[in-house]
Amino acid sequence: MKIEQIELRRIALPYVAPFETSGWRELASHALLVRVEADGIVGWGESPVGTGPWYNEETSSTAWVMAQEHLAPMLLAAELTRPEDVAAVYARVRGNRMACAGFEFAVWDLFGRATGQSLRAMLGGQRERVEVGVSVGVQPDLDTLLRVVGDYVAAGYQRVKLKIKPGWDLEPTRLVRETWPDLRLQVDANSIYTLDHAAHLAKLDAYDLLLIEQPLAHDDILDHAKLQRIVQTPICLDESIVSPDHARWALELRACGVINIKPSRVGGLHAARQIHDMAAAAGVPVWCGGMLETGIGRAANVALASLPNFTLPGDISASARYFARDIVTNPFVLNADSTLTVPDRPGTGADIDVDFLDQVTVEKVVLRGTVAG
Ligand code: NPG
Repeated sequence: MKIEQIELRRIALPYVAPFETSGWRELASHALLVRVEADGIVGWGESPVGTGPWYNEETSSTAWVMAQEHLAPMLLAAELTRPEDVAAVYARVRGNRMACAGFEFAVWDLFGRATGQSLRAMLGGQRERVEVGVSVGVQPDLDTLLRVVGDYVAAGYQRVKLKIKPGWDLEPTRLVRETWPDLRLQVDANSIYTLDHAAHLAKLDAYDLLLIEQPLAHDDILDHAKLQRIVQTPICLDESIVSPDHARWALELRACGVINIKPSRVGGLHAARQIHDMAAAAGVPVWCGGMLETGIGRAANVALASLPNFTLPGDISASARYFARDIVTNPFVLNADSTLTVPDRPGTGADIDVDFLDQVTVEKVVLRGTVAG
């Protein structure tokens, strides 16, 4: 198959509430959207990049330039026989994995729609519903935190992740644990601590947490291995695992007890599945992280999370947790058992709300391949 046309869009889609981590705040989705077309069939993908290089090195602007100058032309020149081929097309690209992933997702969606297969079936997923939780950003004070967590628990979320940072870690975690003794609870530091904080982080062992996510540097593996020998709660790596090789290194060093897999962080679903398989072979559970995606990226995450070793709930909340109105006409809704239903329609199953998408599009370009002959 040859991709004939690629449409790129940058969007600005406000969140229902600002999202604050240990190091930055997000007010709206500034994702890059990729629409690929071949033989009259269309596929969509999302690169969930943010405004600044705070989570990783990529931004909405870097992805926009990379997409136009390199990634779209490379894909338009390629001959694809299966979605896994996209990884080979971009094998020469250093970094920029989120930008690459948007294209890779779009090709999976296109192949699924062309062959009538759901993304879940193509990936080898098994579950019809996937367990999900909600990620709660740093709040202005403890009363607000209890109200926000209480609202999510009342909405049906059975697993909560708290963003932590120095000065906002032990006390919020203790309070939420005491208020909801049976809640599945975990914390995420987004790389704000160092090994000097090891004894402090070990105090989190008292709160029966599922995991402590990415406490140390975004590109570290070795210090996490040292920390895991001091802290009993499983360390979960997120930012540090940007490829299957990074997962292998972390597993060999026993740097973590759990891996967060975000397909966008690792360049796409093919790499994500390789990491899933590798972790399964090592007896390490995985779960699907989130980047506050729109309904396009969310559908890919939900399909991935149906693979068997995704045994912990994902950061894949219902669309309403993020947006007053999503850019798809079939947004995800939370089931009573704290799950989302995995679409079984061809491709991702996402139906694009083109009128609304046009309203939130900031920039759009169309690129075409050179006609043969
Ligand atoms: O529900 O999608 C979600 C948000 C989950 O906490 C979440 N994501 O560090 O994992 C993270 C964090 C994040 C959000 C990172 C936005 C980068 C951008």
